[in-house]
Amino acid sequence: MAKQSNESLEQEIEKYGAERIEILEGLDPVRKRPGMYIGTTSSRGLHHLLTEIVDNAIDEALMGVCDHIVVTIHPDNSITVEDNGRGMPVDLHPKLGIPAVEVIFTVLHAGGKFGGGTYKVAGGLHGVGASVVNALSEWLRVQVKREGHLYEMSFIKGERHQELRVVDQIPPEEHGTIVSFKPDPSVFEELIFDEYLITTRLREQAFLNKGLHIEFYDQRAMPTTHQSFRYQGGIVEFVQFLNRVEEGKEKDALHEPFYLEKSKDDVEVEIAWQYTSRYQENLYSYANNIHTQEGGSHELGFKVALTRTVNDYARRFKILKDNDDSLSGDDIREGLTVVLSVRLPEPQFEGQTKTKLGNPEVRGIVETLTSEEVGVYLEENPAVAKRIVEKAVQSARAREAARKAREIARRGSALDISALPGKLADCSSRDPALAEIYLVEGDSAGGTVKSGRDRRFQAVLPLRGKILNVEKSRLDKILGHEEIRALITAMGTGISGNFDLEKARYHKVVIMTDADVDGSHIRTLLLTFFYRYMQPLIEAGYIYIAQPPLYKIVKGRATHYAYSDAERDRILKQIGGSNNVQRYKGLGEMNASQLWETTMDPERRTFMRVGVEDASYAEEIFNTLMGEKVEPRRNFILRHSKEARLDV
Ligand code: 1YM
Repeated sequence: MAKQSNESLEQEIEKYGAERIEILEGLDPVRKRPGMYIGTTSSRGLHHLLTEIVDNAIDEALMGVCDHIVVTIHPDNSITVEDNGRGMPVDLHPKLGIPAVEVIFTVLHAGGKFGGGTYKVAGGLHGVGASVVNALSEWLRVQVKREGHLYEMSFIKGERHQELRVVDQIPPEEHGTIVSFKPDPSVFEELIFDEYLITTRLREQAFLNKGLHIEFYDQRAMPTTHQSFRYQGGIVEFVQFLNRVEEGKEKDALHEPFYLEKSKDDVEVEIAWQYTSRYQENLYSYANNIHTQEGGSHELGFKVALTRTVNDYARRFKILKDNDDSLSGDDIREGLTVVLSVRLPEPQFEGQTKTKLGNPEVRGIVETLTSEEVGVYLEENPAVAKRIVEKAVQSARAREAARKAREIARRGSALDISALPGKLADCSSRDPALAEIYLVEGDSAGGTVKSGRDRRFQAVLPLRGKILNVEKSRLDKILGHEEIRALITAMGTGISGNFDLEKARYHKVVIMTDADVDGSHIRTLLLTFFYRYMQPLIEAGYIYIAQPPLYKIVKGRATHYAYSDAERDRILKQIGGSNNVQRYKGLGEMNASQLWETTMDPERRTFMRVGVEDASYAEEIFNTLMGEKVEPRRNFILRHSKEARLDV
């Protein structure tokens, strides 16, 4: 019996199946829960719309049928993306009976089956498709140039507005797709596209697709700004770009970039790298042009091979003696900039943010190719090889010195509680799950926080001035810095390779800085430190940003606090104006009880949690903020100082 009914069910599905299911997948769910499809409706989500459309154009370039993409931001923050690919298909969809282009924009998860074969190499949030962009746009217009016709169709909030029609005749050799859209203000909290973020991504894609010409126009600027990206050298030029120095400063690259391009078993591998005399490692890896922020099998293969090859070389030429320890991977990658790009038929993306390449077979392929080619390179360039090994040996020495310093600090703290930093006003609770530590900008605000806190579970560590920019310093120097040492000792976890989350003395680490540019800078420096040296704290969700109010509004005897300009306006409207709106410029302007009420009282406060789902965005911010260029950094800080996810 059961079998029979199963069979008839299968027949049903076969009869009506595909069409029914596709029709049911309209765009309503996207508008109801945009977060499910683009992660967030903040600035990051807004930019994700553009990425989706640009990715479709880049996919055409990947197939070798498009070599020019133009992105324009219009004065009203709408966007146009144009490519010279084949043009989206306009023929009727066999099952739905509407033009394929309409299906692409109105059916969720459409894409892939029209031209036959697999279309998109989707990963993570990528590939949710044009229909999601359409659903979340106030309006969207698509134009297709194909077979001598210019077609056009438009939508409003994802619904068809004008059917597909021919609007012009064009020379038959012209082809391509033009998509214009305006993000829906009722969906997004932020509507302003960020020129720097966008051009950074477009440049990245131009580097990854050798020879692809990408142009960018920003019509919001007066006069319109224009940038053009085209790199015949591909990722070699990418590495040189990453290693560029500020104007007037001397170049610090140790050699010309290394480059390899090979394929094996359907996997194409491209690697470029170059050492500088700096201390940071910069490894950017990609799978099918998607930035694999969390690394994966390709990165692992490269790292393992590089470590082994450099050690083999150092031993063979007696730079390392028989009883010397081998050089560690970290030491070998100090000062190294790498761009590693693989292309494969069916990438599997894993990890928290779906940016970790899973395919296990890729590891061996990258490992073998790297070993072979780097081995030959070192043999043929002995002067470069010598510099590389010497740099790694120096790094190993510095690391050993740092380890000893840490050891001493650790031994101290194990024996003696007074080893905790003198500036730390600790809490009385010893239960990390209950304990919070406030990292406060400046001694004077630190004083106020100390008197305002509940000392049973709230500890305070005042940080004087700007802490060291960890991105530009070496580990031993970082550990020599007093503020950083105080922070490390207070946390109890150790750092990097010796990090132990179990030892965290507080499960809430609350960064509390002024709402001005300096405050944002200090906050970013702290986040960079956590990101680079205590990343599991971020992953565990232990890092928070306090949200002190921006305004105090007094009307009669009642006091209101506003945490944003919008909230201030709302309150003023509600209470019908006030006599002394006061803007808080710094934490120091609040007294202890105000600070408690508005910012620290667990019953009333709002914290912003620094989350892993933001990791890839954060990395971008860190790069922007910590890069060599000052102007984008300043703009970014000003623009984003109040933004991020709210978490109570
Ligand atoms: C400005 C954005 O979307 N270009 C674009 C998209 C497609 C094609 C060409 C295309 C693909 C195929 C066949 C195929 C898309 N097609 C699809 C779908 N630019 C932009 N240019 N013909 C044209 O893959 O077989 C989705 S996107 F669904 F048809 F495959």
